[in-house]
Amino acid sequence: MIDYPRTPDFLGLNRPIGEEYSLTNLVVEGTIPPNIEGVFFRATPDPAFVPFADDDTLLSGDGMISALRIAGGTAGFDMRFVDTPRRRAEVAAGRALFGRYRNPYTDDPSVAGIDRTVANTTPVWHAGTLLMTKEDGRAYRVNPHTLETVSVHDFCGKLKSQTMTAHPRIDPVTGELFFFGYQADGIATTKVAYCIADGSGNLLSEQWFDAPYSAMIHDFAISENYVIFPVYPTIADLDRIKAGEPHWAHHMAIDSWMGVMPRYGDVSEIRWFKGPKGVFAYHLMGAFEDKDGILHLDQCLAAANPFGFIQRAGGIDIPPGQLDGALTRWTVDPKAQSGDVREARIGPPGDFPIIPADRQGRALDHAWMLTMNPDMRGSPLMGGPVYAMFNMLMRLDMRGGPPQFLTVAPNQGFNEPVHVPSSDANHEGWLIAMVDTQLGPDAFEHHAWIINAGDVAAGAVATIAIPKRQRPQVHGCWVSTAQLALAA
Ligand code: V55
Ligand code: FE
Repeated sequence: MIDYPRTPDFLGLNRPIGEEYSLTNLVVEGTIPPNIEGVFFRATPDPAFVPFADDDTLLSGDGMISALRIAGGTAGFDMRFVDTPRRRAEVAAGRALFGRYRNPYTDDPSVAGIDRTVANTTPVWHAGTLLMTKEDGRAYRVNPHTLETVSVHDFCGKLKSQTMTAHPRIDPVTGELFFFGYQADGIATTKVAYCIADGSGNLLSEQWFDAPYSAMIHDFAISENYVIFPVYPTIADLDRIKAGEPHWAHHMAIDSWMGVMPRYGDVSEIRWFKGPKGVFAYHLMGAFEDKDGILHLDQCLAAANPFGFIQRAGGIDIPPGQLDGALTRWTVDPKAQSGDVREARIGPPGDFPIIPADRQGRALDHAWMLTMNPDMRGSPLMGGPVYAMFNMLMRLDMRGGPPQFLTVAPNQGFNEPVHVPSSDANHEGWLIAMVDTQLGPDAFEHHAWIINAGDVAAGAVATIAIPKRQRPQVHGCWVSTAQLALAA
């Protein structure tokens, strides 16, 4: 029998599951707060077929969307593959046809020209539409009730970019969707498309510009008046890709950049501010302007790209526990022509920053993120693309008050939470996060924890058992029952 590679990307918690199902009446411990009514959509990569390359990454897995549905104090859970053209071609052949991560030159010749994205990174809800996104292609629209894939999402044929980020930003006042696509016109180019869709999902603008190099631009940020494009030296190289080698290599000796332009401006107005060499962030907490008009960008910054396969392609190999990092603020005067960023460490190392949706682009009172418990001895639960799951949830007081922590046991790990807002202005709402628990070499349990967002140290107020194996989640989104009723 041909099996998945015996590597950390495919063993233990990362073992492929590939099962579609619907469950109702899940076992709940504790009481689900009655005002939580809606769906936690989640993205998990899960390869349906054994990859060609033994050193394939879990990031190549076919997109799976799951829906944890909460109503009336009860919960159900659905899991479906995103039915991309790539998956259809592979299902028809009964085997993998697409090769290495973001390298079409390693594909079976029969699939030339077929969209090779796997739509596996973030479920995005905007204007009554649910999208499954991945930064190497366009999004796929999914029916939020049935999880059936509807079609590729090209904004009614208007979008020119071949790619769309998995991290768009929605302005809470205008309802506009701000997004971008990098490598907008093909593999390893410097072209970035900057786009705005209105609150009804109509594409209003698409402007292209050149990044300083063909960087992995995983996330970006908006403030009330500006848009910020971070550029860190994880770089694509067409010759390397054509040789069948990795798409990305991380470069410690190359500068990082913070591109800033007015949100509704022309791309010719972009100013590039220089950051430190070699640094990298997957996720940005957000950006805001202070009362003097100075712009601050908060990011989960690390001394290098944390993914081993991207480090090794660039000749470095830093074990995950030894990679320096911190929630880091870069400050610039957006009216200046150029200059260096001013840098300050404002929080712990870690990733998966979460902010209230109604504070997008504004100064924050509080936020949440995942980090490692500094008092935990031994290795963390192995899983995900860096082979280590986060074991501490933190609530950060962004006005300087003390942080709050929630740690899990040594055999447990957190996936990224979603924030569920409360209608009570004096309540911070809730966080819902899938927690994985290892019981044996290949034995795991999974529970959704519901946590009071303003008192994370108190632990879960309710847990929901998911009686099926789960692969590590990438991102998720919360859609209330009221929002869902407006589904287009
Ligand atoms: C990330 C995830 C991806 C990807 C690139 O978490 C970066 C970061 C799940 O796919 O393709
Ligand atoms: Fe991400």
